[in-house]
Amino acid sequence: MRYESPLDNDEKLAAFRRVGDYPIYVAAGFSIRDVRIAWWRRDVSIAAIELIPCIAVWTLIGFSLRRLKAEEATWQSWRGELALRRSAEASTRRMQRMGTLGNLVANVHDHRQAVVKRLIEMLNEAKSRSPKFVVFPELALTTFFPRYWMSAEAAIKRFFERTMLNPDVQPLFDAAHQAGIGFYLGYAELTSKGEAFNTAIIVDDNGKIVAKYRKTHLPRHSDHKPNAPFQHLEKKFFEVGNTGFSVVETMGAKLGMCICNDRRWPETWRAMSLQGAELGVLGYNTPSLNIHWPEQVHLRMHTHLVTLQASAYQNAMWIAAAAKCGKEDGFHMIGGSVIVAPSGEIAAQSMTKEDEVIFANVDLALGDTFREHVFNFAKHRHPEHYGLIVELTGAGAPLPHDPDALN
Ligand code: CDT
Repeated sequence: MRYESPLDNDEKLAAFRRVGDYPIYVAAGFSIRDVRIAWWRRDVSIAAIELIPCIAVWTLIGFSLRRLKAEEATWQSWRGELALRRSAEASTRRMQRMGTLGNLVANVHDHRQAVVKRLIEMLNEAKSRSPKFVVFPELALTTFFPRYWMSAEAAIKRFFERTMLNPDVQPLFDAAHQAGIGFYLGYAELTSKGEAFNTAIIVDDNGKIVAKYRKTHLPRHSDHKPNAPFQHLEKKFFEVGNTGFSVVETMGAKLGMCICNDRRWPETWRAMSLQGAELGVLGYNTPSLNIHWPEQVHLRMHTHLVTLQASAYQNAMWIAAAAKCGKEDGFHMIGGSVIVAPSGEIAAQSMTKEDEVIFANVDLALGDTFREHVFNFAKHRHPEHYGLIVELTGAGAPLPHDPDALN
């Protein structure tokens, strides 16, 4: 019962209690304010005792969540950075600087040392553009001697290399090695067994020969043509190559090799691209005049370019081709050194008929795009229908038709 004490006007709580078994009650008045203060003190201390661990737990959870969030952000940014670094590394690996040394002329009276000196001069010119790889022409160390009628022995004595490397060519290897540049070089090769090949090598940036190719498609004739303005006696002086179109992985790229006339044959490029070649390199000597029939001069350049552009596209690879050009011993050659992208576009082309160095940034990843899509060989090729390509050499009769298929 609540009442107001007449003694101190304080609000009190009255409590009654019976005294034993007697019919007597004692009463006591408790100040409500004191009761409230006592409750408050007790509740606050209980609440405080319960709250402290709660606050500690929540603080801990809060800190842990913040830490987790920070770690997640670090993880995300690390992942982003890793992806960026990986793609930068990939594109650096795949970005090659390519120089094609075109339009070399080596006259018949030029000694190899003089020719090598000129090759080094062109290499030095190329150096200012920091290429990783350069391409020299076919039979780069001598004149294009198959244009002359002579005995095989005379040709071998004068124009063939019995060893590669040899002291005449050593300065070129040294200069390229010093510059950290790899190269393709074409020359006439006489093996220790006496075989004669139209050959090209790839030398890496350490000056090491890492691949050799011997020309497969030898054009023209082996007999003397006295009425022709010049000869084209590759079939007389060289044997058909025995290396096939092997691909070598060096300096961060898969390189395929061929020589001159090989470029006109689709089989050349398909053999390379089926080995994953990313860049095909070749040297060539294409006379401006066709000694067999009156072909218009402009078609010589046209067929050269159309072949390389189509081959690059259809095989999803880059192609770098280096020419001799202008008048070598008075015989004109078309020149037209080019670097072609896997899109079939010409990335660089020589403009003159004199010594000239052309360059392109060769992004090998561009070939990946074509290999993954339109020329995804594994997905789209049908070798079961290509049998004739390896079964026949010359064209044969049409294959019989299945009459049921016409219905
Ligand atoms: N060197 C060489 O192979 N030259 C040939 C000339 C034939 S012309 C169609 C070439 O294909 O360029």
